Amino acid sequence: MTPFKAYHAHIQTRVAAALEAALPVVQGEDDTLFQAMRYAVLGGGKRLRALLVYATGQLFDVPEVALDDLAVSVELIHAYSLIHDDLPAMDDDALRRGQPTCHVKYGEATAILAGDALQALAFERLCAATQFTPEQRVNMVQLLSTAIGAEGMCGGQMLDLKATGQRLTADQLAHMHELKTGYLIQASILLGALASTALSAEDKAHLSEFGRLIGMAFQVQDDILDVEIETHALGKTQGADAARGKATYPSVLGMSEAKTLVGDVLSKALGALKHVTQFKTDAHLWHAAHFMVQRQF
Ligand code: GRG
Repeated sequence: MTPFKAYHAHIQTRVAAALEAALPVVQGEDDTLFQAMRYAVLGGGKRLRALLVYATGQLFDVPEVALDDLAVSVELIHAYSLIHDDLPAMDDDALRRGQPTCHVKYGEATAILAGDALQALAFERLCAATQFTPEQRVNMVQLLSTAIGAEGMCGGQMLDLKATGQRLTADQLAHMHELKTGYLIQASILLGALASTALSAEDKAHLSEFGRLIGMAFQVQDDILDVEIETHALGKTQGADAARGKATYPSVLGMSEAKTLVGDVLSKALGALKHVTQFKTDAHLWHAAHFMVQRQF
């Protein structure tokens, strides 16, 4: 096992334990909302956003224990977004992380509430992270809420819904994905950095650019995998984007150009990361960036 694979496995275990502790405890059969929240969050996943929090924090020598609340917050937001994205009113998907989606298992109304409650819990965790100063916490809440609101993830989801069945240019596609998936990825990186009091404005700008680019490369690769990888390996329905008439990088650019784009954008992202004062070539963040675009699931 490579050092990065071991680190990723360690982060998956660590954040799973922190998520388990943060989620409400099921007391009885009637706690359907709690059950649905736990089902959606604890059912696996690559934990990429948590990985980015810890790996960025590590660049600034922030101890892992101080980063747990931040990693939990971004994974709770991610889980909420997946629940809502899978709903019949949105992408209407039946499979997520190799399991029935939350609404298939618990019904639509419960799934909506579980997503809402996970979003609220994410912000509750940030506010309760007393290892940070009140000013740091306000900055974190502002960063995350902006990343997922009307001019972030929700806005991107709206653009995505409107674009279904439409022809998009590569720029329109990039803009939609920057909002829909990119900002949360960028926010995960910046939260890890904001955990340090040593973060300079210049390094914050370099990390923002790195986050923007690595979020884009991640999405292009996601579109490629949607075409190339079978459902059982992907854990979600293969070809779902094409079946819904969604514009994707392979459909807009062609597969070969989409693959070239992944490499080009990764190189630019790494270029931005190298400008960060604390950067080292053996940093986990460097390897995490490669993993995000070279993964096959
Ligand atoms: C419903 C407000 C609202 C937003 C939904 C993030 C999102 C917006 C929708 C997700 C749809 C989707 C599958 C987008 C492709 C990129 C992506 C976010 C993939 C899933 O993330 P991974 O690969 O998932 O990190 P795991 O399961 O590993 O956590």
